[in-house]
Amino acid sequence: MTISLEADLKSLQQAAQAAINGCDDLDGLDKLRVQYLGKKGELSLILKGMGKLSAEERPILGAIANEVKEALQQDLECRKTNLQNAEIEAQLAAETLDVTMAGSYRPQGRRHPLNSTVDRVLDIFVGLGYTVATGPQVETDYYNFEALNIPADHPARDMQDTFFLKDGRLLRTHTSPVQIRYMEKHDPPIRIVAPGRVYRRDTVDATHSAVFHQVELLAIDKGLAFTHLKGTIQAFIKQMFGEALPIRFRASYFPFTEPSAEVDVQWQGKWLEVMGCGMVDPNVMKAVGYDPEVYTGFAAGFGVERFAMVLHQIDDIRRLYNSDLRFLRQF
Ligand code: 2NL
Repeated sequence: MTISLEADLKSLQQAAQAAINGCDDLDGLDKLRVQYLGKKGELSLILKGMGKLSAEERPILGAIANEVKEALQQDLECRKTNLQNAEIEAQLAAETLDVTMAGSYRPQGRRHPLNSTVDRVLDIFVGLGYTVATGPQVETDYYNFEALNIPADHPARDMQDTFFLKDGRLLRTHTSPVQIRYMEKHDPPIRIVAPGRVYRRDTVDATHSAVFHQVELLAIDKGLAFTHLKGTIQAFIKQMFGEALPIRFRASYFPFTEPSAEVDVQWQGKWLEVMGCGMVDPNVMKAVGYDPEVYTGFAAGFGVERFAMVLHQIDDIRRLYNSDLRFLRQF
C-alpha cells in the first residue's frame, strides 16, 4: 500500500514538473497549480487514499507528500518568476522610446494685456489694504449721475455722452456707481477699488473707444486729507512704473470731488496725464447717508487702456480689442 501510494506521488511529481517546465504563460501556470495542488487537485486525490494506511505508514507517507508538495510549489514559483521576467523583457524590447523625435505643438494661452494691466493695478491696491468691488454695467440715472452730485441740468451730463436704454436706464459711464452702491451697504471706514467696463458715445479713433475699462478707488474715514490721497497715488505710480517718477497735481474739476485734481507723471521725458482725483464732495457723502462733518474721503479714477498703452508702447487703442494674435502674442 505504502509502496503504491509513494509511487503515485513520485509519478505525480514528475508529470507536474514536466507540465510546469513546458508551460509558457502565467495563466496556464496558475491552472497547473490548481490542477495539482488545489483543494480538489491530484495531490489531494492521492492523499485521500492515506486513510487506508496503518498508523506506522501514515507519517512516513505524509512526509513524502509534503516534500512533493513543497517541491512543486517551488517549481511553480520559479517558473512564475522566469515567465514574469520574460514578459518584462518582451515589453522593454517592444516599447522603445525615441527621445530624439520632434515634439507636438501645444498652444499656450495667456492673459490679455488689458487684463494683466487690471490685475497689476488691483494687486497694488490690495497690497495697500483695499477691497475689490464690482457692480452692474447697466445702471440707473440715480447711481450713475444723481448720487454723484451730477443733477439733471448739470453741464457734466453733456460732457458725458451716454448710451441710454429704451427703459430709461443707461450703460454706466464710469465705475463710480459701484462705489455708491458699496457705501449704501457699508459703514466707514472704507477702502475699495472698483474695476470694470464703462461706455461713452465717443467717436472711435487711436485713443478713444466707446467701450473701455476704468479703475476707481475710494477711501472714506475720519481725518482723511489731500495728503493721504497724494501719498496713495505716489505709492501706486511707483509700483506701477517700477520706479518713483516725478508727479504733479494740477487743479481740475469733477462734480463728485472738491477739491479736484489731474495727476501728471513724468515718463521718458514727457508729462503724461494719467488720472483724475479729489476729496469726495460732501453732497456725495450725504447721498449715501454719511455725515460729511464726521467723515472725509478721497477718490481717483483712471482708464486702464491708457496705462496698458503707456507701459507697453501701444500706439492705437483698437489693437487692444481686435484680437489679432500677431499683436497679442507679444505679451
Ligand atoms: C477720471 C477721473 C475720478 C472719481 C473719479 C469718485 C467716486 C465717488 C466719489 C467721488 Cl463714489 N469720486 N470718483 C473721483 C475723481 C476722479 O475719475 O479722469 N477718470 C477717468
